[in-house]
Amino acid sequence: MSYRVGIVGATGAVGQELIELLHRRNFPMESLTLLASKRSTGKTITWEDKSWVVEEAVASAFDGLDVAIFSAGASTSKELGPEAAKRGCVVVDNSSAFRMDADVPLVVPEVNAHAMREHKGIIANPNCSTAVALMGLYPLHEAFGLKRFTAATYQAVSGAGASAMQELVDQLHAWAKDEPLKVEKFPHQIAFNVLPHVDVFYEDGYTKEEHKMLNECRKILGLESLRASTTCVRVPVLRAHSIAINAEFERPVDLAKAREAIAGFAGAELCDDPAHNRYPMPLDYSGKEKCGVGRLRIDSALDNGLALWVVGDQLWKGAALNAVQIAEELHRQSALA
Ligand code: A2P
Ligand code: 11C
Repeated sequence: MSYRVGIVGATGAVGQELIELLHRRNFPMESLTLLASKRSTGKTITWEDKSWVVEEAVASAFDGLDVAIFSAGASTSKELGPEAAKRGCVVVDNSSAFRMDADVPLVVPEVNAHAMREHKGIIANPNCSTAVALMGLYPLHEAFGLKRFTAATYQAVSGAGASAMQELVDQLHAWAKDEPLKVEKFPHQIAFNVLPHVDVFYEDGYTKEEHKMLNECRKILGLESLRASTTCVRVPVLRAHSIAINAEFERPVDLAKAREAIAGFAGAELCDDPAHNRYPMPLDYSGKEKCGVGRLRIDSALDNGLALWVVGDQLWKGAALNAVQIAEELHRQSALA
């Protein structure tokens, strides 16, 4: 069985990785249709010896497609996701548009692939910080029962798209040439800076990104009682998010068991050898499927607490890879036309 696959947002940072991963992972494709905004219509995209002409993402483009992965922002997903689903094309949506809808499964395949069985045409991919954090938290939850956590993220500019990645590079070049730096994608210069601000601020003082981490973790883990307080921070890193987490568990924790749980989990690898300066870093986890977990230690401020550091590629596990894994799971569950 092979499928007619579409990518919405194919010209974007995540779209480009989707093309790469669908091929590298041999997703069974009969055809691949690349869609983007009207601006990109007619543009040619190549991958190795293959090339495609980009088409405009309009409702009729989904006629005849079996599955489409959307990564073109929430407004495009809201407009075209239901149109695609109506046409029998299963939607895997990387935006925040439908994640918290009761009838839309929010899925990290290593954690809750079972939730996909209930889908009604749209399956949501979590926010990148949520997906990466869960690669450390989920195996520990299985071992000890997660109760609450605090976290600070160190988020790469790729989360804000291809133009934000370019902006960081351009600012570094301009700085090196002693030229004025252009600031467009972020509220402040990102080169040589750290912004405690990802997505919009809410009235309670948290940002939308910080709310997403709690709400999405609750939904994916099926753990309504979970509490979390996070600070999401943008750093001048190109494409991997890092997260410092302090988590408290229901049951007593044990470092050896915690290491074993991480090492045995499909989505993560243990990278934790402080004596040799080994810990996960964004440069090492860019273009890597597994997330790295390190700096594991008994938390000195919490009861039954563990402190950990998780790093994962924002464009892969945080977006494109997780979406492709969802499509693969649909294939395994024989849930595509
Ligand atoms: P385009 O390149 O034609 O603007 P990124 O996250 O890297 O910024 O990429 C965003 C992606 O979403 C791009 O592929 C972009 O296409 C696409 N996109 C933006 N607006 C729309 C829209 N209204 N309809 C379809 N695709 C869109
Ligand atoms: C960032 N997490 O790093 C954001 C990008 O809800 O899908 C993804 C936003 C989302 O800027």
